Amino acid sequence: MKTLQIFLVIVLYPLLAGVTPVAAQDIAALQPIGSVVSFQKTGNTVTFRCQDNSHVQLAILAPDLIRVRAAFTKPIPNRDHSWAIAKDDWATPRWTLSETGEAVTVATDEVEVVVRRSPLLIEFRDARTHQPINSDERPMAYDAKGQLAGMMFDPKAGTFIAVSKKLGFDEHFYGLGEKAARLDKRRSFFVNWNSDTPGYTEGKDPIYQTIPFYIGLQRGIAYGIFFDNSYRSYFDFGRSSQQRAWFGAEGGELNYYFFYGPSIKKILGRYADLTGHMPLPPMWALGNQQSRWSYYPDTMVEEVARQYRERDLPLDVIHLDIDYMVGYRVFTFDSQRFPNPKALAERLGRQGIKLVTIVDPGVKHQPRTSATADRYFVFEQGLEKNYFQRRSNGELFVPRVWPGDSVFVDYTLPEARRWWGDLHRVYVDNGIAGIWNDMNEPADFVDQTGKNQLDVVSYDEGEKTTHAKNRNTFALLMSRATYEGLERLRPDRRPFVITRAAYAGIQRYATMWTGDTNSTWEALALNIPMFTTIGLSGQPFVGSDVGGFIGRGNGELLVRSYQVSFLAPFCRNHKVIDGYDQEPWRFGKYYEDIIRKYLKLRYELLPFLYTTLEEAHRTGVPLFRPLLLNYQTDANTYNLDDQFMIGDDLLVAPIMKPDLTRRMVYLPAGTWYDYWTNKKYAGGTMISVEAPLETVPMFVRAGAMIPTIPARNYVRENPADPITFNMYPDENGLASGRLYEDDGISPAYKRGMFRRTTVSARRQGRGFVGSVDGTEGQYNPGPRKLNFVTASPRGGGSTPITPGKT
Ligand code: MIG
Repeated sequence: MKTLQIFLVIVLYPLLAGVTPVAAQDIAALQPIGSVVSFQKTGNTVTFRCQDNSHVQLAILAPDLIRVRAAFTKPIPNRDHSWAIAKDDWATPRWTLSETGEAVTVATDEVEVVVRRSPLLIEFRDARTHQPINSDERPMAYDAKGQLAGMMFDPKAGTFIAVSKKLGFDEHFYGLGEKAARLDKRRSFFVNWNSDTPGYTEGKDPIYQTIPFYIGLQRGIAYGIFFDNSYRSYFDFGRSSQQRAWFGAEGGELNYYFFYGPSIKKILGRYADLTGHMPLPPMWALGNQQSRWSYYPDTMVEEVARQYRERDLPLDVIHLDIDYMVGYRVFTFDSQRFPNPKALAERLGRQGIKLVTIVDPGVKHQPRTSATADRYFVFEQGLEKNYFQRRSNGELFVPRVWPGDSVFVDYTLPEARRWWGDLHRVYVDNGIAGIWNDMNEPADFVDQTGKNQLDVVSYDEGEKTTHAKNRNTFALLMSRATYEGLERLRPDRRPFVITRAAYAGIQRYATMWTGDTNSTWEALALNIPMFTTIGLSGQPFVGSDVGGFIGRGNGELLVRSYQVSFLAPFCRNHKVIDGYDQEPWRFGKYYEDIIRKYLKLRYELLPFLYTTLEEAHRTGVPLFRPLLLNYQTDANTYNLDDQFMIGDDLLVAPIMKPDLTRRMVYLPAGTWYDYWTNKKYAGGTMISVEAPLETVPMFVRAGAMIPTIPARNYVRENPADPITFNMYPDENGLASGRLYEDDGISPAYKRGMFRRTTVSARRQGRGFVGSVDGTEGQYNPGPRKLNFVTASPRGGGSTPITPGKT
């Protein structure tokens, strides 16, 4: 037994640890960029020439946005292309340049960039206070002698490059997209390399997505850095050194954007300007969704719908996983299992339920044979047009995925993206409402790490480039092809695309879910830090398989999972092929009744959720928020990740452990109303509340007005229902709120076809009166009544036991 244990440790440890990661001391060994020799100012850029003939370029894009490019021992390349960037036509803001013998300073109204000449060190300061915000700890560096090649995942990827920043004593780090980690990333180390990681647990890294954007926060002042480099990249937030936080990549350009806040919300707005604002999905995407690997045949799908309706459980979408196809061939329907998908979609449609189908990137490798019955048009067309990825020797790249031997499309080819998008006609014509892109890391059963793909070449805008560069953008381009295809096929409808993998900019094309989680309490506890982190990384529309994906769940876990996800943008129960059935009723009526309560509440809150979602679209500020986003100067929130807020007004503190019916809740400064009892609390402290299984502790910020509708069973049911503003007046007897409305389905909102209504309430006598203060936009919502009510106890809520610190 003992020997076996030792054996396992010896054998497994290196596997778990992986390749020794590049560490801080390795970064210090890199060749620093040379000192400044001269500089030149043109338009909105300043280009520095260095002693070693390296070049550094600052581009002043906005008062709070500066781009830094460096090219080691060569000029800044002319080609400047990134799939992540949505905007490159910035109106040059007012800026000045000054120099001393020591440094060159570029200043906008908000940020000052001091470039020290020797050694070349960049420091960003607040232009008003001249306080340093973020400073190079050592010059930007590159692996001139190939010293790190042995530590690189792909030694041939390119030259390792790195940027090293001084680590603040109390600096916190947020963002970096989808990471199986807690909210505050201080003292952690991460790698970006899109990977299929079923059953991941906290600490597993990398997982599916790459969003090389993070936010640093110190003394309440925030900045952001977007390292726009799609190669395998590394971020060390003070893990291996107390002196520095560094980031680097195995190749590509040293190219990063510096955002100055000081508010995180402002940074997120700028990041959205740069990499794209999330378009509004159709409103039904906020509806409850149900999935399973896999529902088939069609009668099974209808049975699920019937159960939902019969049990009075709200539902808007059912997902079809991989078994709807003919032998996993994308763009086909198995005619035994789904003889008439269109009729199915219509029957479900009459009950207010939509269908979403999964579409994987793997196209079955099926060369044409003499047997005409056995032909696969997708493979044949793609092959004929030469759209499939090839290895550097010209051979087709043949990964093994669900259809067996397969091929992948080179989505860097514009014609291939167009072709792929147009193929979705078969779904659109059959009434399929949205597309779910899975396996787009891209996963390959032959080798999950990507090693087997390293010599795959992509066209990449005419400049043939490597897998090392293109892996992390594969999903972005696949989702883009899908989104743009749906837009062309159905111009009067907003596309709904879900993706598993991603690169920065993905929010322009797809929503996301957090992949193959476990049905465990540990996995549930990761939901909140992951949702909030993804939101802080520019992707507002997030969600996770409700109940967890892998393993056997139970009623308690499922209920607590709904109490986290019932307010997440993407609320979908999904389950692996061999797990326990997990639909809301599967563990008995006791649990089903509680789940119903939360699903109904989600639908009651739809006007609030949709209003907050539109804000995310417009401002880049996500709806599912860590408290620190709303209370940036309150250090109590900096690593608080077992509670969250929706918008500015709702605070939720779920239970994420078994057998637990009470917890501490942090209420930030201000006054708070218990959502269930209406009891008022003074914030700025922890309170202890009871949370029996039927109750998720939930609080409303005093001063808020929350718009609600009567519960319904799908988003478009009873559109003429009155909208009620629930008033939660503050100490001065005042409250205010917003309501956003549009047709919920078409892109007309982009042309001003929306209505934004602002409302307020004030004390009058012993009650409160509410009023509509103004409206904006050209959309006419039709006749619907606006009610104002003073929020009243809803009963069954959390009973406070010991207010104050316990
Ligand atoms: O290799 O399509 O994350 O949601 O059910 C597994 C089958 C492939 C992984 C997805 C999961 C989906 C499953 N897929």
